[in-house]
Amino acid sequence: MRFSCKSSIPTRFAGLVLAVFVLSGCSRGKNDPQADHWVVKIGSVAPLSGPQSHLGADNENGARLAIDDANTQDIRLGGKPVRFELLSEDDAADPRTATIVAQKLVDDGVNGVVGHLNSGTTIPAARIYADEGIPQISPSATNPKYTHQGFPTAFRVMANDEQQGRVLGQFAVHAVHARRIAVIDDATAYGQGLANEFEKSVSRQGARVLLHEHTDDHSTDFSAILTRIKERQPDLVFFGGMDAQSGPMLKQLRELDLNSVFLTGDGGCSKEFHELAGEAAEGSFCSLPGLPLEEMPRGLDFKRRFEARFGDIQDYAPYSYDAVGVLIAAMKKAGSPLPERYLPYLKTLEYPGVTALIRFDANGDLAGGAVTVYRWHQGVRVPVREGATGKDSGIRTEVDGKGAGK
Ligand code: ABU
Repeated sequence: MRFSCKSSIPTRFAGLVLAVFVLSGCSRGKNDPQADHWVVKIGSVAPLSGPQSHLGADNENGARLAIDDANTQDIRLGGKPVRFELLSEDDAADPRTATIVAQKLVDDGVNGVVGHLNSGTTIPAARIYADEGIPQISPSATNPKYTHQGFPTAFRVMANDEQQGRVLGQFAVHAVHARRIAVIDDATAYGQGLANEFEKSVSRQGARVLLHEHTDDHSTDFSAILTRIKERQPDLVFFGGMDAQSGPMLKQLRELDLNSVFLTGDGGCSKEFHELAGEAAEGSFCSLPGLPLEEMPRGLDFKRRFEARFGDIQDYAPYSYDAVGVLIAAMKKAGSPLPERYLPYLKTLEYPGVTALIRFDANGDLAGGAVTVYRWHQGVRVPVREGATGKDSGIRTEVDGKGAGK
């Protein structure tokens, strides 16, 4: 059985939808501790419209699978049976929309939130959840600022961009042996943040950033930027941004006969990137926080079950699945879904997830998060193994988190 409450509904269907809500048991408002069962509402927020909707659907489906799994497990909290519901919202990757839908989820009485997908939406939304004491776990927002705002409700289940930028910089200098580097970012919290971390990393190691260009997160014609870059003939071009742009950017770069190595981060690393870049993708590199799916503790089982139901995983579905699992595990430890009761357990939890053994450091970041670099080869994203292209390349596991709680 599937419990899912969507809220973006055309007005003409409102009456019908109200009836469906009543029949399916979707309810609004706060939990009632006096009731004989719990209805636990988990919010999921991601861009479900616009150029990132494929990634948003991936996140939503990961959360949906986790909730459906939980509903088969006869979970009791404080002795009372539980029904978990997914409340899914579309923030369109837009910071202002994100705060509006965050407030809506708060008003709907969510017990916890998985999201948002983007750093630029997760960061402003975090204050709204924090003001209400509602735990929020992002499965994919990697800008460090999210967990560095001092909100005790903010958590993330993947490595952040200090870690990712450092690994990408080390990879560019020590594996690719790039010395003259060009950087482009999309001027978002994610893209610009990662590009800056990458630039710091390569500079620390003596490589030179020749120029750092900015676009935005909607452009698809990069000819002016790429022409300026071509004049400098860099060894490597790094892009901080998402796949809807990394694909066309690389294609246009090759059309200009620019042969620099292309490297990007997780937002630009999806199957969608390969679709958009076509043959130009061959030999390019990108990174993803976390281990390759087949090396995750329960990655292959997750892949089989997810893809049988929803089709290909884009990137973040396993993390979204784990984020729901972490919330529910803390509720079980607390014997309650009430945020004020279960929030303290999130800080000390050790949760054996699909992606990793999850525990949080003092900021709410994943302790010991890994980052993996991949090379595209014949349409497949292949992990670059330690030593495969140089002494100091490939998979890196960060071990600086202590999981000490906030
Ligand atoms: N981590 C890349 C995509 C999401 C974000 O951080 O904006």
